[in-house]
Amino acid sequence: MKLTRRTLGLSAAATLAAPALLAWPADAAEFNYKFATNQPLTHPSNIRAQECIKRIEEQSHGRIAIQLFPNNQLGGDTQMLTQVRAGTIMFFPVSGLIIQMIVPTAGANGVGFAFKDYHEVWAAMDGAFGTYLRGQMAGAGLYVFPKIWDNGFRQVTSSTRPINTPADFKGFKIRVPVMPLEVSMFEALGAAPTGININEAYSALQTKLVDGEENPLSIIYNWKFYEVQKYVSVTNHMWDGFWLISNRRAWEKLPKDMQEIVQRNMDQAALDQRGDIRKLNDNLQGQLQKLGMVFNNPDTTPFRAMLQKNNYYAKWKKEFGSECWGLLEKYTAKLA
Ligand code: X2X
Repeated sequence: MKLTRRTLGLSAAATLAAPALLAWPADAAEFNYKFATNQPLTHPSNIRAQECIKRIEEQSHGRIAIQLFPNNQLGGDTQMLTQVRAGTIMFFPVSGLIIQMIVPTAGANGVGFAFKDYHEVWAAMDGAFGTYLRGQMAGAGLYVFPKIWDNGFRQVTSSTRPINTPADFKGFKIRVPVMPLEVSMFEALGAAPTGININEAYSALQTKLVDGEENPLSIIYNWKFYEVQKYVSVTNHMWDGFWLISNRRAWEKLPKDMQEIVQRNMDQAALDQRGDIRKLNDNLQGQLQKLGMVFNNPDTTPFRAMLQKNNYYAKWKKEFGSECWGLLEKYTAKLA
């Protein structure tokens, strides 16, 4: 399978040219919004966002106009999150890991080795655990759409050595997103993590500021990390998704019928995007091998044991609190 944007059925370049064909000039709209993403144009999030923007503009008969700013055009994750809170960005799919900076529980789905498969992930995220997390984020001025978008199960890449056992992490300099849960996990595994936003990750790898990073295959591919990394160790150490967030005050100003149109289409986009990412993450290994990457499948038992031993689970159970932890464990095996 050739994995280009064509395999997703759409050309990103063609879809992004769509505003020129709009039936309603954007300056005639009552509600003008910015939709920002942290992903390159080829990533399914941008393709599905563009489709759903088009549907929203059509179904609102031009009352709503949304402009897409892909590829960190409006800044790194940290800056874009600030712009959502200020109300200048209206829509932003961002990892709960990043939101952890302002809402401590928002990253709780990222507890190491919590989810065993997608069945558990969607049951939890579309169920009571997701509802709880969204409630927590609402308290920080965010409106969070019900359906989370997929990022995927995260794997470790490296330019120096494959990770087979926890001993391989000793002194391993690894780029992680700017968030406490990840830093704490890789410290507990003996590595030396550094929080860096995704838009600066490639150059950190290229200049050897770090030896490796960890991300789902769809990110490794779309960000061309294969150019600066050799090994992929399939650890599935964490599941990560993008919450589509909005500014709560701005969202509440939108009339109910317009909210309904936006929400219906955003949730549809989320489900479509989940299908795309699943396909990519399931199929990219062969493509990345052709590009020179070498895969290995470590036994994860000793990694979990090391996290237990270094009190990682006990620490995060305490930080997140028993309600949050209990809701997570409702869907996963017992973690601590
Ligand atoms: O920054 C990352 O590694 C990414 C793209 O996976 C997130 O959004 C957390």
